[in-house]
Amino acid sequence: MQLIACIKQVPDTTQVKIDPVTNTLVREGIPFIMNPYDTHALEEALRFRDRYGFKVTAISMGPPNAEATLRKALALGADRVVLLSDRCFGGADTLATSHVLTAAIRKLNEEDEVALVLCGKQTIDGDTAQVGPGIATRLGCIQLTLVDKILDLDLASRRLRVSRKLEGRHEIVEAPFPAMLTVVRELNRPRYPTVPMRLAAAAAQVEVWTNEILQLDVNEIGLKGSPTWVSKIFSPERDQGEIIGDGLGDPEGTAQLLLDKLIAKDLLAV
Ligand SMILES: Cc1cc2nc3c(=O)[nH]c(=O)nc-3n(C[C@H](O)[C@H](O)[C@@H](O)COP(=O)(O)OP(=O)(O)OC[C@H]3O[C@@H](n4cnc5c(N)ncnc54)[C@H](O)[C@@H]3O)c2cc1C
Repeated sequence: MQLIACIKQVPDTTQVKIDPVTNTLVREGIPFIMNPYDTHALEEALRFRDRYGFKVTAISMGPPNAEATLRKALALGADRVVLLSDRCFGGADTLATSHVLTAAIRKLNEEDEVALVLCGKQTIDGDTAQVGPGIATRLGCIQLTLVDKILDLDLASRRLRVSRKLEGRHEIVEAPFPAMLTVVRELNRPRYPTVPMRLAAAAAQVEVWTNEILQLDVNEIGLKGSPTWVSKIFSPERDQGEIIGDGLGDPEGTAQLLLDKLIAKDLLAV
């Protein structure tokens, strides 16, 4: 049996810029990272593997340079990585993305039964949190979202019990395999890659699957298969900060100035 970790390569958000003319992300010269939530999904898959002997396969749909992120997954311990990359996959919304990922998971399942698909809760660029549930719906399997703890996994009865982190409460849910899990940061602390694993990953061959392998209808993938259009993207304008007082040793006076400003702006109830 194998576990699939779905991994997206995303821009390092602390450095993301938006082109004010085209309203698109400026991608040139921006470092890319593994989506942070996906590091927790991969880590949990590796822990399952270490405990129960599953094989871990990490998959990513993205441009050719997403290979770097999959190498990181190898360095962390994934047994196999598959990059789903083809020009016709480009421009996909969440519907088309989950379609391609599901097709790859089905294909992997033909080789070795997939017990669990692990995704991050959401990405830090698209932020929709729709891809995981999209995969589960297409696979017709159980979906366990916002998982913050694996309480039990029983191979004999093929069931697992998890805790879901909801607003102000936790929910304990039990479900059979196969299932799709989306995970939150509290689930685990991801490991660091060792130097020998990094070296092995750098030399490893990354499998690339194009649509020649998946054989999907081109009208159902990429831009053509994407009913969602992002019409505008922009950075919210922020007010300039303001220095209150002269900083020359009159804390009470400065505090009063600050209070007066807050009251004038109706930000304090008095
Ligand atoms: C700024 C921005 C806004 C966007 N807004 C929308 C929108 O409103 N509607 C829309 O349909 N599309 C939108 N997209 C496109 C969308 O990001 C991608 O189409 C889609 O690839 C993934 O959606 P997501 O990033 O929101 O993923 P989420 O659904 O947030 O991702 C959840 C999890 O699914 C897995 N996953 C997601 N993408 C991949 C992948 N490519 N490979 C492997 N695993 C993956 C990961 O485990 C991830 O943690 C937007 C993209 C950007 C950059």
